[in-house]
Amino acid sequence: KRYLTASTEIMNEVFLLLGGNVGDRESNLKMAKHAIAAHCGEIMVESSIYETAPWGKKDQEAFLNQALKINTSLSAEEVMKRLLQIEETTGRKRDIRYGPRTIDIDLIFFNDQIIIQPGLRVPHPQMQFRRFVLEPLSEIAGNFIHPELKKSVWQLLSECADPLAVNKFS
Ligand code: PH2
Ligand code: MG
Ligand code: MG
Repeated sequence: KRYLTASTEIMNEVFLLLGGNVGDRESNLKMAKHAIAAHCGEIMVESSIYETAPWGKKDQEAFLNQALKINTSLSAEEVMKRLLQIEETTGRKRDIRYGPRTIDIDLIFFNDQIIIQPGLRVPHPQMQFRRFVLEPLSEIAGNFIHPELKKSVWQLLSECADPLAVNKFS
């Protein structure tokens, strides 16, 4: 029989990607990280911040993107719900598809789980096509195996055909 206490709670390993291209981009990332640490879980590792050319809709400002690893005892559904709340409270307006945003927080991996539900798809279904996801993520999770594609993040990055610029910002 196992006894779970606060110190032996089951921890989920979760990877997130933050992005934004409206307002003070760095301070929006900072706000999002504070809210994530307060409401979703402990931030274990963060990547560098990258400046990235806009993907999907070209006539907009460059984004800042950053990948995070968090530990949480919350479910994927609960994490997703809280991320959406954080996006709202940090001032995100309803979007033009792929358009400008103050802060977007995408759930990339939740352990090695595959989750297909209305409003929740993990791993993020577009991550392998986006250099602005793979480059920051490879810095903190290069060896992590994508549970559907069965390839490491490094492999996905080396095979990614996305030509859009991704450069270290800080
Ligand atoms: N997010 C999008 C659409 N396009 N482009 C970059 N460079 N970075 C993003 O985070 C991003 C994007 C939709 O979520
Ligand atoms: Mg997104
Ligand atoms: Mg999103």
